[in-house]
Amino acid sequence: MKILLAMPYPNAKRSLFSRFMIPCLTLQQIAGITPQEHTVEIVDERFEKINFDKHYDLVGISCVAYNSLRGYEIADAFKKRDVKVVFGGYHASLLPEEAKQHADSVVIGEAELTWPQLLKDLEKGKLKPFYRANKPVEPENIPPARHDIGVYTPFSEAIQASRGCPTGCEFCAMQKIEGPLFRGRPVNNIIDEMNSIKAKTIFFADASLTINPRYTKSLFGEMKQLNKKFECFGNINVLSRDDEFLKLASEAGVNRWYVGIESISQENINAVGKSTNKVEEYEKAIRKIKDYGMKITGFFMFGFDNDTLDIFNRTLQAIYEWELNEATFSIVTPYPGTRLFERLEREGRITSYDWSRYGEGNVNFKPKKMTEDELSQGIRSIFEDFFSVKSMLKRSFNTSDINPVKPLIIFTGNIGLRSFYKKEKFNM
Ligand code: B12
Ligand code: SF4
Repeated sequence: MKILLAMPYPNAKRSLFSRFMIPCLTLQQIAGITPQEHTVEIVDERFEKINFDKHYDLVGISCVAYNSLRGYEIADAFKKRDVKVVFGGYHASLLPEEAKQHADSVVIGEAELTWPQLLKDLEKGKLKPFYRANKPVEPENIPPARHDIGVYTPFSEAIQASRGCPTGCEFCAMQKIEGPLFRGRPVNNIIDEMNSIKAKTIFFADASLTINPRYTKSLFGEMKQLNKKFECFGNINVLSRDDEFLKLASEAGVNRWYVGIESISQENINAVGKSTNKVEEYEKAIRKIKDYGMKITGFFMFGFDNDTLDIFNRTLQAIYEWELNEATFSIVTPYPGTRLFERLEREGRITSYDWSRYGEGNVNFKPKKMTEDELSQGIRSIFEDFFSVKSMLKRSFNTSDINPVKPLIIFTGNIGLRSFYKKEKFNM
């Protein structure tokens, strides 16, 4: 069969900046689990347009909440042309009945065990409406992603070493797909896959590489030989305490940690169940990561139940005090299927079910201790301050690096991020 795998993107502008974006591992992974007798094409709408007039036997669409409406448009257009359509990914897995209205079939959860079966059924004319992953795939049975197809982004490629996160934060959809059980792929398989990647930097699409430090240390030990750079997600508990872990990470070539700091209020952290985070350890983690020569991007969320109006200023002051040079700001978003969504719905606090607003820049619920408008304005003001020319210049030129070009690179990167977030997330 001729199969198209697509990742929707609403209002894609396909600017030059898109070449700096992280490519879509999801589509390459589904291609990797597709038996070789089929031909697979990948279109990530951030980079390329879909050709609706080309012949395909099957179109597979992957989406999260925020791009699901565009996904339904694509599905409807192909169905009009009598092409079979299948949905998968976070949004379709969490709301399968909704996705089914636009598709012939929906794959719920991980696809390694169900997608090959779906293809066989389709060839026999016996496609079922739903395919549910009834058990987690064994990590040794996760094949490498197809890094040979899709648009080549020279700066970064993605890989996944493990599945599963045991923490289970109230707002996070991760466990709904990957489950709570940590499953690390055999280290050799990962190194082999890394060897097939041309880009100099590899981004780990794992929930967190600090869940099982022993496993990750052995992976870091093997990554050293590759002479590449790596970026990964990790949690405060390990990053603030485990020097051996940080040393091995740095020696392996890890140059950036993405860390879900989420909130500077321990009350908020406890309420959402992010047991990896102790507010008093944030600064230590940030300084330690930097001491080992790596960068850290902190992720912050606003609109938690204990957030009062002063949270924006207090967070900004903390960020400047800790000398955290990179940060992203999001509005708490109740993704369908999460415990947060269920609770807010029970409490009658969800204000919008328009999924195109679920990109973390809009308020879709009634906050507890401020108005919707105050939350929306507050996050925009912290964003404006952190990405003001003054702040950007300060953190760009406040580097101990003797290379004179470095500050300019950091400054240009900040300008790029600022315009990206302004347009794509906050509609400013
Ligand atoms: C890398 C990443 C990004 C990258 C790249 C995104 C991309 N387009 O690939 C960037 C930084 C750009 C990004 C941006 C955003 N992201 Co993001 N991202 C991730 C992350 C960390 C990894 C995704 C990944 O590659 N996974 C590995 C693949 C192999 O797993 P998978 O996608 O689950 O696919 C498997 C199954 O789900 C299934 N499957 C998936 N799709 C399909 C389709 C078909 C047809 C079939 C058969 C099967 C199938 O098969 C795969 C193999 O089992 C995930 C968390 C995670 N670890 O998954 C968050 C995550 C997907 N992102 C999320 C969000 C919210 C966003 C943003 C809205 C955040 C923001 N405000 O900027 C934007 C949205 C942009 C967009 N249009 O996608 C949420 C989604 C929540 C939701 N329910 O909607 C997640 C789950 C993070 C979280 N914990 O909340 N993201
Ligand atoms: S630790 Fe991270 S990946 Fe795990 S449940 Fe919490 S937010 Fe999701």
